[in-house]
Amino acid sequence: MDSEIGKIIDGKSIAAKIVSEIAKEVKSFSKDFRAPHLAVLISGDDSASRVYVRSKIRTAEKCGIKSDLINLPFDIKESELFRRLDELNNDTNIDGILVQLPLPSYIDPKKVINRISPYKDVDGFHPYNLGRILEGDPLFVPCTPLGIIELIKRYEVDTTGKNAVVIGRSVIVGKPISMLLADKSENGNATVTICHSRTRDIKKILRAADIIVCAVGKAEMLTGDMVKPGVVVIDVGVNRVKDAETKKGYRLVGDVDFESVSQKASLITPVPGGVGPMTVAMLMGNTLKAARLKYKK
Ligand code: BQF
Repeated sequence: MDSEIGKIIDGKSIAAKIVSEIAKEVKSFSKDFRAPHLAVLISGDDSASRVYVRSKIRTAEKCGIKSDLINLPFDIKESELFRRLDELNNDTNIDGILVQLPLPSYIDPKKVINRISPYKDVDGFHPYNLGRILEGDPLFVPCTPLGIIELIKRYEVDTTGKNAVVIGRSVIVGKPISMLLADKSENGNATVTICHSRTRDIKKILRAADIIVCAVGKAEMLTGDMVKPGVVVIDVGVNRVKDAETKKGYRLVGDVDFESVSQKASLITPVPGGVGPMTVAMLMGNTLKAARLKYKK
């Protein structure tokens, strides 16, 4: 009985496995054509962003994917950023383009995302790619929702007819994962409810949830008393909280209070080591896909 409770979804090891699978595919693709090539642009001094970018470059290396880290001045003009993106869009040697968010506050991220070719949009943030999710015919899916679907697939979570509750309505996670879970597809066919800050009586909605995706960005907001026994919980939060005990002075916690929720969940993703590593692995998959798209292979 107890073995059915609190089984931890090991995103870190699944991600490592996927990275080695992609590395094999990249090797064979590179023999026929050339190595997939990713451009990563970063501006600003957000320290978490620097960490994420470094881990993406390192993972690309493991996959045999070529990558360029393009460090833009922190005071870059919007017009100059557009010029750089146009160059990369037109460069036939570049398959994937990623602009690390957040950008400096005076730059409109939507205009920047719009400037990236949808066929090189490995983050899947371009309205064209988001639209294709709505159409039920996705091309590039944002890496976090894609990683969640992949975990659900690999852990054989049955979604058909289940009540899935998504907490959070962001363009990058909440909305796309809701669509994917509701889609007429193998890991879809769920009945999806989207909750947010204006939702009334979230506790009542959560009591009926078989699957919960928590993507609000609020540390440990989902607690054990809010979920039903046996629920599958996917924690998308990556929150830094102060911790004098650690070297860095902070530690990562999710949007889920792991201690209490894991007592009731049948499956749960930890933070760190759950969804986060999957996000990075999916970026590699999207980059290989972009390269294949170019060579129609
Ligand atoms: C882990 C991200 C918010 C805003 C912008 C592994 C990552 C994170 C956590 C990672 C994220 C979150 C990324 C863990 C990329 C995921 O072990 O738990 C990897 O690198 N992520 C990002 O690029 O931009 C963000 C979250």
